[in-house]
Amino acid sequence: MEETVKAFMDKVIERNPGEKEFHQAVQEVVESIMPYIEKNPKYKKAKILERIVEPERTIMFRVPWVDDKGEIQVNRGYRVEFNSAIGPYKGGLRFHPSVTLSILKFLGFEQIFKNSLTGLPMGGGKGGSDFNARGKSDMEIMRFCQSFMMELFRHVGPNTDVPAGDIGVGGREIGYLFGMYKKLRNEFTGVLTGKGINWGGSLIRPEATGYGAVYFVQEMLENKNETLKGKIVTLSGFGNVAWGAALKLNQLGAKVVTLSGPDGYIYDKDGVKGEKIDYLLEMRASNNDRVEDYAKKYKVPFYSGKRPWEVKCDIAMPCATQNEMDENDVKNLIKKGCMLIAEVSNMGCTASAAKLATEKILFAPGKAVNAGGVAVSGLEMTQNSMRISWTSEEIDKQLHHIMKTIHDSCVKYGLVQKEKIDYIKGANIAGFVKVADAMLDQGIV
Ligand code: 2IT
Repeated sequence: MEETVKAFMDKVIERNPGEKEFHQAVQEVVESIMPYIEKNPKYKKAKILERIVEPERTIMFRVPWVDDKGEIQVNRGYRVEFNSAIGPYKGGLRFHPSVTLSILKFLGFEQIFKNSLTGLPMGGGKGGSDFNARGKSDMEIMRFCQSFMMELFRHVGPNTDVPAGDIGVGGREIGYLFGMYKKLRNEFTGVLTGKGINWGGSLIRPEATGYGAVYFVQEMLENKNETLKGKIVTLSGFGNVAWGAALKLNQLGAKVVTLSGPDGYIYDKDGVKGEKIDYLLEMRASNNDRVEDYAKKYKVPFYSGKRPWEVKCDIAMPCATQNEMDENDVKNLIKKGCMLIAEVSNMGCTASAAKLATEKILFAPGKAVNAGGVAVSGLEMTQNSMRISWTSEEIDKQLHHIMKTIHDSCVKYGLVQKEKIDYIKGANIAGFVKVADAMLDQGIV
C-alpha cells in the first residue's frame, strides 16, 4: 500500500512542482483512501484519484488598484474551481500576503471533501489574493475588493461558483465584493455567502465555524462519556473562527485561556468571556493584525513571538492558519495532560503532528471540525433560492444536526478498533465516496 501511495504522490509532485502545501493535503487524503480504492476497483478503473487531484479550472488574474496616496498597486487574484461533481464550486476567498497557488489548491482540495461531508449539494473551490490588509484604510480595502470583483464576476454566479470569506475576508469585504458584482451584472443574487443580514445573509453564519467546531468536540467527548463542563481550552487566532468558538465554549461551561496573533499569544487565566469576546471583533476591524492589544486592555500576560501550545490545557483548538501546530507542540500538549486536539483551521497541524495526536489522544481534522462554516453557507444559499430567512434557532438546530451527522460519518468509516476512531481516515473516506460516486455517474468530464 505504501508503495502505491508513493507512486501516486511522485506523479502529483512532478505535475505540481513546488506546491508543498498542496502535496501535503493530497498525501493525507490519498493515504486514507488508497486501501478503500484497492477494495473498490470501480474507482481505480475510472481513474477517480487521478481526476480528483486536478482542478477543473484555475483562474489567475491581475488586480490593480490605487492606494490613498494615489499610487498604483498590483496584486494577484485567483480562483481554483476544483470539483463540481455534487454542486456549484463553493469555498472561501483568502486575502493574505502568504497566499500562493499552492495554498489555494490545498484549500480547494480540502473543500471538496469538507463540503461533501456536510451532506449539502456543494462542490469544492477556493480563491483569494496576496493582498495585505494590515494598515490599509477602509477605502483602500473597498477599492481592492472592487478591482478583484471586476475580473472575478465573469467566472462566478449562484449556480456556478459561490465564494465566501476566509482569512482576511469578513462581512465588510463580502459587502464590497457583492456591491461590485451586483453593479456589473445588474442582478441581485446569492453569488456570495457571508452577506449582511439585511441583504440576503443568514443568521448564525458569522458564528457557524466556531459553533460547529465546538459541537463536533462535544460529540467526540460524548463518545468517551465526557463533557465540556469545566474544561480548560487553548485557542489560537483571534478572528471570526476563534470568536465563535469562544462564545460557544463559554456557553457550554468551558474556559478559554489563550488567543494568538502573528505577534504572539495572550494568557487570560480568568477566561476569555463576556465583553472580552466582543473585543475580538474590534481588534479585527482595526486592521492591525495583532493580539497584544487584548493584553494591554485587560492587563493579562502577552508572550511575544510564541504560540499558545506551551500552555497546560484539556483541549487545544488551533483556529488560525495551516501548519500552526507541529509534532513537538503535540508532544508538549500531551505531556501536560491534553486529551483532545480539534483542528479548526484548515490543515492546522503538520502531517506528523496529526498522526501523533491520532495515535495518542483524541484528534479530528479541519475538514470535519470546521465544516460548520460552509454548512451554514449552504443554508444561506438555500434561503436565497427560496427568498426566505430562517430564524437563528432553526439554523442553529440544522448546524448542530449536520455536525452530529459528520461525526457519525467519521465513526462509520474511521473506526479502527473497539472505541478507537481515526477521524482523519473517517472524514476522508466519507467525503470521498459521495463525490467519487457522482463522478462515476457523470462520465469522463
Ligand atoms: O474554509 C472554509 O470552509 C471557509 N472558508 C468557508 C467557506 C464557505 O463557503 O463558507
